[in-house]
Amino acid sequence: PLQALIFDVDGTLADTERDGHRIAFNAAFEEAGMAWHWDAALYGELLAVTGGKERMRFYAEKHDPAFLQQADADDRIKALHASKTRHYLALVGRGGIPLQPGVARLMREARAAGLRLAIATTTTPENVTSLLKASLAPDAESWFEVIGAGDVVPKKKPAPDIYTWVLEKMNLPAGACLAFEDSANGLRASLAADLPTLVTESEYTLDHDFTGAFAVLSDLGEPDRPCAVRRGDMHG
Ligand code: XBP
Ligand code: MG
Repeated sequence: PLQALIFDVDGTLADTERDGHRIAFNAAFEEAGMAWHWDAALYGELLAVTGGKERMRFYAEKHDPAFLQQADADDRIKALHASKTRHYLALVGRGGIPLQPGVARLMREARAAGLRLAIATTTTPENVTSLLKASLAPDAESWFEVIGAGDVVPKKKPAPDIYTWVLEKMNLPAGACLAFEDSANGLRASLAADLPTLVTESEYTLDHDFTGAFAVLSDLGEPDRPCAVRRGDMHG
């Protein structure tokens, strides 16, 4: 029987990328006096790599290889990422990023039904807790038994590690859980951890390959705003 729901964050709980993380990265680049600027289309390509530090490195390899030749390149990336996180937290703290349709409703109903809740994400832990607090409920962090985030595992999605880490902490088999994801990288991670996975689309993932998901929905829907079923048969 189903015992727990495990949620991805970026793109699944809220559309945090284009008007959240991307804006924060650009603010950090500007603050550091750098010429890097990620427009919305370029950012879509950079999302191929999960994790902010990893994403900056991926960008530099392609667009500014000299940056990586500096002796202190690693420290610079760490400092840029810390600055990016500060900007992101400020943006989220202002209530700047609303949850996707149906997310808050599902979480409240799942809690009421006695299901256990967890998070499995590649983003920084503070980013998760501040989004939950600002956009879900002031005490929402306590709704989640385990929050697996960021560098707690060295290999980020599409590796299954963050999901297996969460499952171990919860002492649950994958078959007793349902994962919620929005991207191909996230789905590869959850499926590799043997988790049945429901996909809801997000703005950057409309053309992703969601093979293996048990259903693909536009979003989780609200009573007055039903979701669209892209693939799968929810009544089957
Ligand atoms: C989300 C990410 C994250 C954020 C940036 O992927 O890739 O890296 O874009 O977060 P997923 P940090 O939804 O699959 O978890 O800068 O805090 O790393
Ligand atoms: Mg995601």
